[in-house]
Amino acid sequence: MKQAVVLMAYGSPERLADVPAYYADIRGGRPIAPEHLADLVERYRRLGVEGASPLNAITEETRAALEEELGLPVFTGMKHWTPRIADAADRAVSSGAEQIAGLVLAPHYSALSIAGYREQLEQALAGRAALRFVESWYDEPGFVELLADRVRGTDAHVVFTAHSLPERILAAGDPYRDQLLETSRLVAEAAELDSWSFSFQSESPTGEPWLGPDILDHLESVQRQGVEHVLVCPVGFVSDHLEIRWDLDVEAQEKAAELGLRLERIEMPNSDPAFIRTLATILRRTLSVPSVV
Ligand code: FEC
Repeated sequence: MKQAVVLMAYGSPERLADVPAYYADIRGGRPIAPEHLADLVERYRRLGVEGASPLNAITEETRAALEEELGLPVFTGMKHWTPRIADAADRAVSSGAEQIAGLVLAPHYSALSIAGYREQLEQALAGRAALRFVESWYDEPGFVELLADRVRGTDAHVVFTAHSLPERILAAGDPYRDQLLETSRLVAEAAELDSWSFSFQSESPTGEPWLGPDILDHLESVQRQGVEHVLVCPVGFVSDHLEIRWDLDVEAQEKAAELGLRLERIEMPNSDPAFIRTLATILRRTLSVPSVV
């Protein structure tokens, strides 16, 4: 059976002029306050998105490396920008693939994140190929080991972070927070860390409560507890993008400076060969599952 991979990521605007349409896509038709749009454009301007979007460039590097590692065609599809997940599905079907593995470059499942990727891919395929969708890979040994290697031996207090989501996911029994805490625990155990904690980041101004604590408040509490040096390990993301280069490298860094804390963060997995091998392991396992007709 001919196989292919659809590799999915969040997507990022290529130019400042794309930001309003990109934000509208994220909001899914719900209204956008002009001051929130202006603030987002400014963050992308300071990120230097006109030159190159780090997320889009890294996703392409990952795609190319994975294709070589697997010896299978790999097509990129973005949830909120181009190339769309539907375009990737069409290209995979046109390549003759009868079986497609869908993998999101985000390790933890939530109905508010991964389910949306799955829905877009399923709708686009419309039964034209058999789909093997990877729901989550938060405890994949290669991923845990890669992060453990980046924090092992530090004398800093390690703060694991991930994108926050509206608090209402908990009442709905969503596994997101538990999976994040489990990745953090596994990494801390593998790296034999003495001192670590977890916080959320990148909350959006949607007017409802989001999961906390937020990293900015959390830095205040760890500082009050006597911590002087923090190493941030963003377990919920795998590449450099706005949420890393702005929310952590600018906002959290400014907060740390105010508090007199030394703050560093790990290098993201990006297209590190060890990370590509881990993704390939997940995909080989997924594609080797016998088809149920
Ligand atoms: O570098 C880039 O251009 C893209 C960076 C980026 C990543 C990312 C990942 C996740 N998000 C998740 C959930 C939400 C929810 C909302 C939301 C809003 C935004 C906005 C931008 C944005 N997100 Fe994002 N997210 C990235 C960027 N995200 C920009 C809109 C402006 C703002 O709030 O700053 C709220 C939607 C709403 O308004 O209703 C919810 C989750 C992830 C991690 C999983 C994944 O990568 O899919 C969860 C990267």
